[in-house]
Parts: sequence; C-alpha cells; structure tokens
Amino acid sequence: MTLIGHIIFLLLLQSSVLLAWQDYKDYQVYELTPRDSSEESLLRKLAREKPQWDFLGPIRWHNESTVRVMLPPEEASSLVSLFDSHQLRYRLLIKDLSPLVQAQRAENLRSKQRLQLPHIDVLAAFYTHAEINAYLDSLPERYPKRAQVKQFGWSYERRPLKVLTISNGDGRRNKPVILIDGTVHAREWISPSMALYIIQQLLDNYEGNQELLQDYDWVIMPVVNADGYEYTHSESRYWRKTRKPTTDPDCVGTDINRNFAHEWGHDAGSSSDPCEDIYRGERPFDQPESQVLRDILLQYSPRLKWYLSLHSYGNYFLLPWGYTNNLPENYQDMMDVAEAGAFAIVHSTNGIYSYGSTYYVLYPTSGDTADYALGVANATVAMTMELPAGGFSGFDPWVSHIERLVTESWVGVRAMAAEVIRRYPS
Ligand code: 0X9
Ligand code: ZN
Repeated sequence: MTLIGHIIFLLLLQSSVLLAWQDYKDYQVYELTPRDSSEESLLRKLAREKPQWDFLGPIRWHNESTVRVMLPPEEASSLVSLFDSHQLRYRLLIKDLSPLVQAQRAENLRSKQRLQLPHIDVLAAFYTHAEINAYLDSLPERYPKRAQVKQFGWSYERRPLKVLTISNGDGRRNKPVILIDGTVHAREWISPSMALYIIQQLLDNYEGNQELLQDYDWVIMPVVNADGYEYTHSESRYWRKTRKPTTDPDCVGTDINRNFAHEWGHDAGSSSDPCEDIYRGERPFDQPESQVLRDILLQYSPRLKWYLSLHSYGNYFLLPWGYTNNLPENYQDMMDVAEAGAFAIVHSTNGIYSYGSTYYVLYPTSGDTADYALGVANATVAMTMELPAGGFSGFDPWVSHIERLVTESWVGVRAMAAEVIRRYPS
C-alpha cells in the first residue's frame, strides 16, 4: 500500500471504530423505589412490557430496595408520564450517560497504555477477552507444574474459550474440584477481574494460599460469554447476552443464564421473547458458550465439590433453586458455606451480603447455570456470587475501585473455599 493508501486506511479504521462505539448520548438513568408489593408487581410487569427499558438490577420491595433503569432518550417522557400516572416513586439519577461512559472508556484505555502482554496487572485495568487469553496461555510456561490451559470450544463468533486448571503440582490425580466461572453476563466487568484475581492469588501468592490447593484442584474459566464481553468493550457497554442472532431479525443474543437444561423454559424465570434480556433461547444449550460450560461441568462432575459463578451486582450469595420455591435437600449445608463467606467479609470490610435461595432472595430464574450444576452435574455446593456494585449503573466500577472490590470478594471466596474443603475432605 502507498503512504496515502495507508493514511486513508487508518482514517477509515479509526472512524469505523468511532462510529461503532455506542456513546449513550442522552441516555438517562432513573432510580425507582417500590413502596409495597403491588408496586413491585407493577414494576415487574412494566419491565416485561418494555424491553427498551433496561432494568439494571432486580426489582424488589423489601428494605427500601431501589432499582435503576436505563433508557434511550426517546423513552424518557413515556416513563415519566407512566410513573406519574401510577404515582410510583422515582428520581432522575443521570441525565446524560455519555460523558460518564466516555470517561470510563478513556480511563481504561489510559490504564492500558503501558500494558505488556502477556503480563497483566488485574488491579490496573479491565482487559479484553483476547488479552485475558494471552495471559492464560502464558501461565503454563511460568508455572509448568501447577497451571494447565485447555480450550473447550469456540464462541459463536469463533473466539477460543479457555479454561485454566490450577493444582499444587504434587502429581496427585483426581482431587476434588472447585470450579469457578466468570462473565456469563457481558457487562458485569468486575466478574472477569475477580476470576483473574483468584488466579493470581492461587499462582503468584501460593505461599499465602497453599492450604487451598493441598487436597483440591481449582478450575477457572474467566470469560464464558466471550462475544458479548468483546461487544461491551468495542460497541455497547451495557450488553448482557450472547451475540448469536435469534429468530427475530431485530434482536440479537440469548441469556446464557437461562439457557441451561435443568428445568429450562419456565415463564416465571425466563423469557421466550428474543428481544428481552432474559431470553432463554429456542432450546436449551442452543448457544455454543452454554455447551462449553455444560461440557466443563460434566467433565468435572464426579469431583465437583463447589461450583461458583461470578456475577454482579448486588452482594448476594445465591443458591439453587432458581426455578422453584422448594429448597434442595442439602440447602442447609450450602447455607453454612455461604454464611462462612458472609461472616468473613463483614469482619474484614463490613461489607454486607445476603444469602439464600435465588427464588426467595432475588427472583425466580429458570435454566440458570447453578441449578444445572446442582441438579445435573451433582455439585455438592452450587452458588452464584453477585459481586458488589460499582460506578453509576452498578455494572461499571471505575478502574480505581477494582482493588477494593476484588480484595474484599477474595476474603469471601477464600473463606468459603476453606469451609468447603473442611466439610468435604478428599
Ligand atoms: O438473573 C441472573 O441471571 C443473575 N443475576 S444478574 O443480575 N447477574 O443477571 C442471578 C441468577 C441466580 N441464579 C441462581 N443462583 N440459581
Ligand atoms: Zn449476571
């Protein structure tokens, strides 16, 4: 290519990058506070009827619970008139999301200017799927006896989906397993950071955490929803689902956490509408990313003592079941593990976690990964951890807050791992 050709190419590339990035100009964020259970039901009904309104968390009425909702500019007046007519309590938190989204994007890109792959500093930035893979791939060389990377398959857009196994290198085979995944939901950026922090604790801080690897192996998949996660970096910061087209040409993506085959398809906890954020897919496991996570769960099933899925946000340890208000047989054992995590966190930072069955503590979910891990893959303890909120939507902590969030969460994960190991010795 000529010099001019190069320049034109670079300009085109840059403008396409700029054009592709959704800047959330004039998007608004409201905070809603239901006053009683009828307002709670009304809000849930609105959430179902208005897929263009992005409810950023669970709608609950207990303890002055609030929920944020994000809207494109053309929806704002309809929200206000609907809420006024029903006399719902609401307030405008953010009038224009774009400067905030841009500031965060700039902060993250700036933080990565000195990035020297495959080395990454978890506390210094949020990393892309490709950067995380480069880092994972470098670990077996640095820790030949203790780290192994395996690719289990591909995402819909053909990104390699990788899993790291960590052991203490003593050569003992078939130890019980703690299996952790992250980034089932694309926009929950603290989740991959937490998975990476756990990896660094177990590998780089082996001295401090030896007892967690004495009789157990750890299997960690930092990014399940690779395409969705990439999309939140390159195009649309608040994307949740996968990127596979659906039966509706206008709506892309399925919620991996509604796509698993244990009690899949209940309307109370998932949606058949491809435009909704909790769309369950046409069939269980019709998403390649769900198939990969299923295969990992089944491969480790005979040794699976603790399955932990890292999400955000809300400070919850969520236990099965999501699909029914019945409790699983070993519910109390799982509660004891969750309690160990909650106590450890309260003691260390005063952070407060709620814990219990998803159905009661949060809302019904059907086809989620934790229900499958318990119901089909026979995990002894299956849990979803909703890490703390950050930033202005809850999903978007500032880079400067990563350290506080992951170090606090590690206190909980470490305490729960120790409890699992103590209760279920090999
Ligand atoms: O709704 C979800 O998929 C999870 N919450 S999130 O805000 N991260 O989207 C909760 C799923 C919890 N399910 C089980 N623990 N069974
Ligand atoms: Zn989530």
